[in-house]
Amino acid sequence: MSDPTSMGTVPWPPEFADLYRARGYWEDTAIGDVVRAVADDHPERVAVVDGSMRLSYRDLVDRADAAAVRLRELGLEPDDRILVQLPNGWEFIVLTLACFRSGVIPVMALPAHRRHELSHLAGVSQARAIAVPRTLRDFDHEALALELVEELPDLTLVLSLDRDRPADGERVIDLAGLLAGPADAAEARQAADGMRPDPDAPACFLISGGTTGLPKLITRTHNDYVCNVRATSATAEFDADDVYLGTLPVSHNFPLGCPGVLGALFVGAKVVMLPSPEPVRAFATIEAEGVTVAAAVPAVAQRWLDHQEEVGGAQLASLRLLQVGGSRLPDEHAARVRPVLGATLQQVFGMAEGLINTTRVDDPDEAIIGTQGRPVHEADEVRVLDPLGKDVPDGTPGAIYTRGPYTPRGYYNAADHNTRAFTEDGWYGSGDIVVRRPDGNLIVHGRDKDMINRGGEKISAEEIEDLMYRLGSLELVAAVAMPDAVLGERLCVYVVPKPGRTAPSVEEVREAFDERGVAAYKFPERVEVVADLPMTKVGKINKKALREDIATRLDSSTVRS
Ligand code: OOB
Repeated sequence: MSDPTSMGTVPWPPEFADLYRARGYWEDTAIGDVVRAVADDHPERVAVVDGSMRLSYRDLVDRADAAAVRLRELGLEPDDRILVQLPNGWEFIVLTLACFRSGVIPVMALPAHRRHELSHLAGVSQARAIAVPRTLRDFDHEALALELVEELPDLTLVLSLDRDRPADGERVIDLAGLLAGPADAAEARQAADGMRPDPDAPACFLISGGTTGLPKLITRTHNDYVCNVRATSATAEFDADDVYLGTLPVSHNFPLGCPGVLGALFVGAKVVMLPSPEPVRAFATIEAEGVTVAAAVPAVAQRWLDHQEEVGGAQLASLRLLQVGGSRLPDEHAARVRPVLGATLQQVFGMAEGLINTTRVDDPDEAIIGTQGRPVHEADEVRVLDPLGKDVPDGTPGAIYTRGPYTPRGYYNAADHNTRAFTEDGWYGSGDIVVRRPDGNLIVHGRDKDMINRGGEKISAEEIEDLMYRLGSLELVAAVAMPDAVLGERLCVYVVPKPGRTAPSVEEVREAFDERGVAAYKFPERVEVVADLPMTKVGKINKKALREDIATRLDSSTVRS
């Protein structure tokens, strides 16, 4: 791409771009136009439900257009970035669509992020604005946002959301006001139509769950993300009668676009937003709104299974499909989904970097229960390689590499890292070890990346180790996954104190992380103090040995609380 607005992004090579376009995988439509077209066909249909708030498709797109105009009036131009840290609510959807309409790029932060993550994400993306809830779960997001404005030269605007009263107006912009409907819908639409972004331009930045010190940004273009949404929508068999429950944090790729909220809006279906997957409320909402499709991480699926077994009843009668992904769903839970919840399970093995695999609705139970599915798009290329880069035969574990029409060719502004994460000819190696069966379905066998997958939230071991070293008292640190019945994995750190120093307790570590403003899901849950760490032959810390060590220690100790 020669367009200077795409600097820092790695384009697909022209021969691939031409092919994807010629085959219609890239539609050359901006995301906002897809939703606009649906709204024109079905203006009165309900698009979004959030508690007592119900937005029709007309309301939704009119508000998004008005907000696009207001973003422009605030001085935000196409290709400017806005760090979006909003909980699951209608406001997230309207703001995101407003960005998609105007070419302002939302950077999809998580509600759990704190100073440590937000200042990094704002810095790397050169964000000009940040959108936050005023306060949420006793945390003052607005105050933190104002601190970041003081520190980061590019960041000048705080958009603060308070559903009950307008934000103060002087130092912060009232997000509720920005998202209110237009004074003149036709005028707003015309203005927003005039801002229409190039479909090859970035639509949003997703956050990698990566393995490096701090998360990388993944540029997703309108063309690639529309392709992503359409392909996952097809395997989920989405149609206008579906009702999608958005209950995982919707800034994640899975509930945002696989097919998620956008998939529902692309087909004229109804989206129901819920801030938490807690089963009592989730089940009541499923019943009240006739939810047909929901997405969950394995830990949530397990809670829903247990809850349903406990309470019984027909609250989930409308639920036809439960998508589960983000981490490995144990087969024994997979087998319970249909009998207990009465819904078909769809396993989803995906990544913010692109490639999505799913089982199909009409697959035999054996495949639905025992595999993580196969690529959703006919142009997805997948190779399974041995450590020397040779393709392994089906049935043999190997590292997965992929290319395709919705798998970008590099992280944003990360040339060095890109040479490690991507091969020279553009294959992305996710670090997952998979087995491909002759029927094409993949089984996630393990991984060869230094990451802890805590119930679907990814924690980079390197990031944790850096934070631990900053405590000052430690000679050596190794962050490893310890097995957990609920979350799959939790975070354990092995530490070797410096001579004459004492290792911090787990409470002290957590306090120190909290003070630094690290997201709470990254707080270590166990500290193992040791005299030495096992090393590999090449002189690296032997994490495999440590993972085995902690697993046996947990096994032989009494059951965790
Ligand atoms: C999803 O995306 P990310 O970017 O948070 O994490 C990707 C990584 C994968 O490389 C893999 O290690 C793990 O998460 N993963 C799974 C899995 N789904 C993701 N590991 C085992 N089994 C699965 N079903 O997690 C994500 C993005 C879109 C859709 C679904 C999940």
